[in-house]
Amino acid sequence: MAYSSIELACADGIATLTFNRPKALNALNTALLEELAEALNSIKQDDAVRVLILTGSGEKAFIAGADITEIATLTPLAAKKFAQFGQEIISKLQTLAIPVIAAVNGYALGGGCEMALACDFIYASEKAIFGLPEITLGVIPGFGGTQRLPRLIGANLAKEMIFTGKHLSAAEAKAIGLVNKIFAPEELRAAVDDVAKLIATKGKASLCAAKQTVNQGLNADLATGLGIERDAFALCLASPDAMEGTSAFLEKRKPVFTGNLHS
Ligand code: DAK
Repeated sequence: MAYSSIELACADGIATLTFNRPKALNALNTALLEELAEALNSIKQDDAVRVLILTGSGEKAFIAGADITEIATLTPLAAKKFAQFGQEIISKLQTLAIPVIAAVNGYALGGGCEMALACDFIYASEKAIFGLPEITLGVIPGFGGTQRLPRLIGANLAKEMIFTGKHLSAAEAKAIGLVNKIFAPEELRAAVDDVAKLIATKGKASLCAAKQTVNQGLNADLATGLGIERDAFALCLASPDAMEGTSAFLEKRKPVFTGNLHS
């Protein structure tokens, strides 16, 4: 499919998806969300892809939120449909089997912050700005922010962000655990590429098992989580990657993982 609001590139096991509406600071409209859904489907079907990077085009924004020109026209019923569509796509992103890294290069506001929250971790430019400004528009976060943010940074800090709509600098976002690492703007992409390349050297089955285990365990009590871990550990041994990894160690060489989710 030819995309106009996003760009998708895949090389060496790494897919890079770039939100590409720089004139609107990459704001999320229905057309972009539809393209995102399509792109996630194609990534899901590509056995070669082991890591996904999300970023924004232009110098200023990752995503400056849902497209306010569209929100302004929504009736309550249309708003529910819009929120459901957005939530489904963002959940699809969160449940993508492979690791997803957000490279936040600028504003990550509203739906943009929520998109980053659905990724597995965030690396950001020192110039990035985070926030959930929906309250200032008379609405609330509608793409999972009221649920994912408190799970990540705790209820009190999340409520402060949601109730005030205030912007947070990259340094503030890192201090509260929203962001893993921050970099000079010109160093962000190289840093994200480096960590993506490192992850892409690992076995796909074990990467996916690790992600699924952490995510499912977060919604469970410890005993249930440990059960999920046991099952996933056992399942890893069904992949040739486990034999390759252990053999490579014993033979004092680097492992070459070729397994996929079907082997
Ligand atoms: N939507 C549409 N256009 C946007 C936009 C957005 N979110 N953000 C920026 N733009 C456009 C601007 O209108 C401007 O367009 P032109 O005037 O050039 O045509 C262009 O991008 C450049 O923006 P600025 O000129 O404003 O640039 P500045 O550097 O001065 O300011 C800014 C940058 C990011 C601080 C500012 O643009 C800004 O405050 N943007 C809005 C940020 C925001 O409030 N985002 C949250 C959106 S609300 C829901 C479901 C989901 C959601 C809500 C409800 N329902 C269930 C109802 C999610 C909501 C959101 O995400």
